[in-house]
Amino acid sequence: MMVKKPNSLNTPLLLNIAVVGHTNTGKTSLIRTMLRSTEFGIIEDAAGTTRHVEQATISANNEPILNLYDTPGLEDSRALFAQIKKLQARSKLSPPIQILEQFVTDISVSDPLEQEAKVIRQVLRSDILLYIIDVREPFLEKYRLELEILTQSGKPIIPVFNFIAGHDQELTKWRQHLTAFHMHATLEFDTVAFTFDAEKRLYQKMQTLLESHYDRLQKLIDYRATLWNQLCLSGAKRIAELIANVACYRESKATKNNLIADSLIENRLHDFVRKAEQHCLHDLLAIFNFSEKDVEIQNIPVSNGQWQLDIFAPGILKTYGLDVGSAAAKGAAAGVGIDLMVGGMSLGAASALGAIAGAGWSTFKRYGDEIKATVKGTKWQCADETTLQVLYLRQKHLLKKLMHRGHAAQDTLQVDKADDEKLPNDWSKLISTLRQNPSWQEHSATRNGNPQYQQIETRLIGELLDEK
Ligand SMILES: Nc1nc2c(ncn2[C@@H]2O[C@H](COP(=O)(O)OP(=O)(O)O)[C@@H](O)[C@H]2O)c(=O)[nH]1
Ligand SMILES: [Mg+2]
Repeated sequence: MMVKKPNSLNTPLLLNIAVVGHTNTGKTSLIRTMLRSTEFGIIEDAAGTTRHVEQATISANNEPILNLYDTPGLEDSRALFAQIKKLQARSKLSPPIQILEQFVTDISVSDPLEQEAKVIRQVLRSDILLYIIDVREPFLEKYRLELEILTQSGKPIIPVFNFIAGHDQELTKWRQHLTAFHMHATLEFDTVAFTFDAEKRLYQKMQTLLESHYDRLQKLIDYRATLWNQLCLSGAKRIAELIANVACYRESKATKNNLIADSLIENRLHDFVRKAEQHCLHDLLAIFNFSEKDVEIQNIPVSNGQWQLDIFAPGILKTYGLDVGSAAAKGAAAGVGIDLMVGGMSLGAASALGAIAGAGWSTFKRYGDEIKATVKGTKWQCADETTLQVLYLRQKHLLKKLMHRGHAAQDTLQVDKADDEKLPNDWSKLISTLRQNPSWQEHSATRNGNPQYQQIETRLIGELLDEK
């Protein structure tokens, strides 16, 4: 005969986690960061912003795994402790947990300890407690009493150190005090400066303390890891897309000096670059679940320098099938190479025709428009090197900040400089290849399937996610 186990697989047990601690230690902040959402609860410097127990569920692949309970702060731990001692004195033989149960049953609505009772009630209903500590505070009597009360529940407790940045000494002291409560499995989790690693370690700590939830927590860890990698990859991909979008942008332009026409083209280019970046910013924020108000960004300083697309630039010669060794390439580049690079279109139609002669019909067919345009005297206006560099470096900087920003952060993210970000060492090559392929500006099956494009995209993504 089949014996049906209690808690069969169809009714999976959700892990209930109570987030407890003194007021303003960052309980609500921790939950926001764990949920990756700025929407949960209210965060404020003022005491007592969280007055009721609030719940949030974390799932893996739509399967709920755990409930987080945000609790009001334990404001008057002294009075609470005294009350519990009083109950204990009355019924000496009751186990400690029963005293707590009795305390929450007895409490009346208007009792001054009503808020504390809400916390204890949630503690008793939970499988594990996250005890949030503001390490900047010394280990005061009130914290010792809080811990006495919480340990009385018999629930496993993970102390979580918050506000750790720049407080190493205080952190060491807290660790020492906690050992007196047999609490060694502590965690450093800065809710404002996020790392995925800390999130993972939090779940791993729960695994060691709650063997029966091990597999489901592992499922969650794996799911969150995949999700996190996807987020970062999507972010980097989006930036690569922006770089392609702008680097491939070009406008044809008459050679005849026409200041008005030129400045209109220049304006259009600036406009295009600004919009492209703004669009990318919007997408990056959405990917990491932040809102526009989280970021302050200056208008992109599009430089005054212009970059003239020169079909005689060395890299371009090669894609035109003109090896440096070939006669036509020599004819075009030798002696005037510098002039071509610095002075733009000084060589003119004659060399273009020379190049065509060396390149052959197939090259002409492929690049015919550009060559013909050159012959006719048209040039292209493209985003200049500096603009592209600024675009790249700034998004790289932004991506890194978003990857390390907890959803509890209240300050505005400044993205106006990125001095310590580096360009890929083959940057110029990547950009010049993109420029030579204006059809890669928008994504298309042809572009995305092109091995050369894929290589550039992979390079850019690799560099963007490289945190060294
Ligand atoms: N710098 C810093 N501020 C934090 C951190 N965690 C929370 N805060 C701030 O501390 C204050 C109280 O946070 P809150 O989450 O409301 O605390 P709760 O009362 O325990 O829920 C808010 O101003 C938060 O922005 C942290 O890790 N670093
Ligand atoms: Mg709160």
